[in-house]
Amino acid sequence: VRAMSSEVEKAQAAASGADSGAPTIFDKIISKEIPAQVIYEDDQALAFRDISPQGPVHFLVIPKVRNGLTGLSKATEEHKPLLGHLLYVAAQVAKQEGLAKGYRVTINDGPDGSQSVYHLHLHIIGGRQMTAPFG
Ligand code: D5M
Repeated sequence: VRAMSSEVEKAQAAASGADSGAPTIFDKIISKEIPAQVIYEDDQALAFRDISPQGPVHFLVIPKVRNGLTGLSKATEEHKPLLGHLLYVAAQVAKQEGLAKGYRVTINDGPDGSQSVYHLHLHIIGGRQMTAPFG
């Protein structure tokens, strides 16, 4: 319960400056200013291991150019091809990571979604049985 409330506090705090369009830690990962375990990269997308893994495999897929996509709720018509690409990359990298038995894909959006980094990202978590969904 304590961990949960601190997670919620963090998300609420992040949300207060969230849609300022200010750079996030993910921009520094894209520019290689800070290190990350990158497992896939192409012209539009980057996949890297989550710093706080929630399973044996946990990686994030992000667009390299945020282009207004602080979160999924900011998606517009122009983002549709990019959104499709990110999902496709998630599936390809999941395969590359050996997740033949399945995995979960999650996007947290906004304060109620406990989003903490305001640069769109897909979480791909696998290598264990998922239970108690959507807690
Ligand atoms: O989750 C944001 C996710 O981003 C959370 O699972 C931790 C991860 N994170 C934060 N900083 C880093 C760095 N530097 N490397 C790798 N992963 C990181 P959300 O709640 O969906 O906004």
